[in-house]
Amino acid sequence: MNTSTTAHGGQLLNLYCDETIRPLEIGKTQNCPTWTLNPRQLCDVEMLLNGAFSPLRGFLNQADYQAVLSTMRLQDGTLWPMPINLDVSAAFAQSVVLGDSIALKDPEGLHIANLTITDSWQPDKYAEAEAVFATTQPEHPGVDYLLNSTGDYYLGGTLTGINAPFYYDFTPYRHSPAQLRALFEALKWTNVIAFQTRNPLHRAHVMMTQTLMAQHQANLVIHSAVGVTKPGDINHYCRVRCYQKILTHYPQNRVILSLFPLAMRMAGPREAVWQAIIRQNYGFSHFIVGRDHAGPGRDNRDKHFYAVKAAQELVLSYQHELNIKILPAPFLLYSPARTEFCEESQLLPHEEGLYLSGTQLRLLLQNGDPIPAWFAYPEIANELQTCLPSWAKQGITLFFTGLSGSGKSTLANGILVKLQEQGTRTATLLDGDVVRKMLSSELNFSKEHRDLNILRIGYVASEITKHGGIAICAPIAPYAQTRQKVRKLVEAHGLFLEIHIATPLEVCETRDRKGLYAMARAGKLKGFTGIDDPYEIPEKPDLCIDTSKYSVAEGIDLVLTKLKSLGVLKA
Ligand code: PPS
Repeated sequence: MNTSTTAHGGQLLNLYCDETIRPLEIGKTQNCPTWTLNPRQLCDVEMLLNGAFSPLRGFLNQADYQAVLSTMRLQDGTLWPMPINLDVSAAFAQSVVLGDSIALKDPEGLHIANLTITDSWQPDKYAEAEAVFATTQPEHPGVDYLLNSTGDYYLGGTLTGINAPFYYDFTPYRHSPAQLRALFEALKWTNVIAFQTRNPLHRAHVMMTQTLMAQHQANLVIHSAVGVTKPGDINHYCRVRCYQKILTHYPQNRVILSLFPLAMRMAGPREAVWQAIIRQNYGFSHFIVGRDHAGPGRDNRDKHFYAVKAAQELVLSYQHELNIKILPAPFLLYSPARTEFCEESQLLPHEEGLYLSGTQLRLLLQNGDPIPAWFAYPEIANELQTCLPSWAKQGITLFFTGLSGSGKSTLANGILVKLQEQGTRTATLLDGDVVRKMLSSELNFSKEHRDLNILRIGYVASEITKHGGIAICAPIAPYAQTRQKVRKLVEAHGLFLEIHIATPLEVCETRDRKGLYAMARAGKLKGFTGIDDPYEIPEKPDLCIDTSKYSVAEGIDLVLTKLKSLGVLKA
């Protein structure tokens, strides 16, 4: 193992400033603009400051960025496959001058670092998506983040660290590269395998890692990314509890758990190369690369974004430049006949080999079905069943959207009453009119205020969902992007169903219970949805009901049937 040098043979960087110059650095940016780091940026800055991203000394400048996109290398030829930039709004980019130092703070205001800006530019995000992710499909979570959540300008520049980000959770397991290297030395571990994971581990993982430990006479670190991972992943609190439990299934004193704040991009093969370099910086001698390493799931044709083994092949093609040994993970299947795991290639013709994908496991949990004993250790299955209750127990948001007078409130009220009649679930109705009075009384109907109104509803709904309740929302919610934001907020905690009440405008206008359409047509009410303000029709709603074709009772029934088919309500 090489404990003194990094991926590129240089020293492990530490960009934190000395105690003696710390007050000077803090003073330097006191009257300068401050940028508040979002969760991904906070992870990136921490990895830059503690040397996990050595040899980078800050955010890439434009020339390095372009070189990374086209060659997976910095301008000087150093292998570095991932663009690392500080993305900001156009307004912020225009407020700073090259050569300025700005303060980077966490959301609580802790001063994390100063950035001396050397470059500012507007990237071509589609070109970046194509280069990094080999696709521009928004189904790819990395592409989605790039196109929809990334600021329009990038800042490049050098960093000086002031305070390390602060954590309250699982602190004994968090190690910087220097700390992990020191730990390996103290333990006298020379061969150490890094096992990258963002998921709970099961029996096959233990068998696979133990096989590699034996083959390479190495110790093992479950090196888990607990920064930003794929949206919808099991949260790291639950995962870490699972890792703590799995440690008891390994030989004593041979395996440790370590957490690190990687913000994954889900960039498959490119990311695997990046992660190998990072692991070398942490002082590992070996790195396991999976079959679909950092894989983002499936594309819009239900196909994997990256070919099986593409990540392994790409990293192995750079083995000669890396100072860490790449170990392709063998793919194990469970043979019921042998009652043990074996490699796919070792199965006899017609011998059954069992495997459960992450999606299949999710389905079992959603339906409240038992998790097979051959797959998971019972204490881990229990932990998962507690964190991810079945849909019958999980919180849910029913998000009705449609024009004024389309019948949203009527159906939403009907569903509320039906749920109360059943008495098995608690539900709260967040109706458009009521919310406007109780939460958003100061807002008007401009795009900006409508978005704020919907995000407030989304926030309350996500809290209700988090606590296992049913939130029934019935605003107009005319903008697709805002509805999508609400979906993301809620799906972090439970199920989200978008129900489009697709009653045609003419019918809504004929109903005109509040007389608002007449006023809008007469020009007495401006910016009325459907008349002189837009309504973006949901492209893929979970349910679509045109109330001019169904009675209220039938409409309610359609929603209840959907809830039953999902297992949210008893059939
Ligand atoms: S939004 O766009 O989602 O924020 O609108 P929402 O909060 O659901 O609107 C609630 C009710 O406001 C009445 N109203 C208007 N709707 C649309 N456009 C304009 N300009 C407007 N002014 C007042 C309207 O009655 C909405 O209630 P519903 O129940 O949809 O008829």
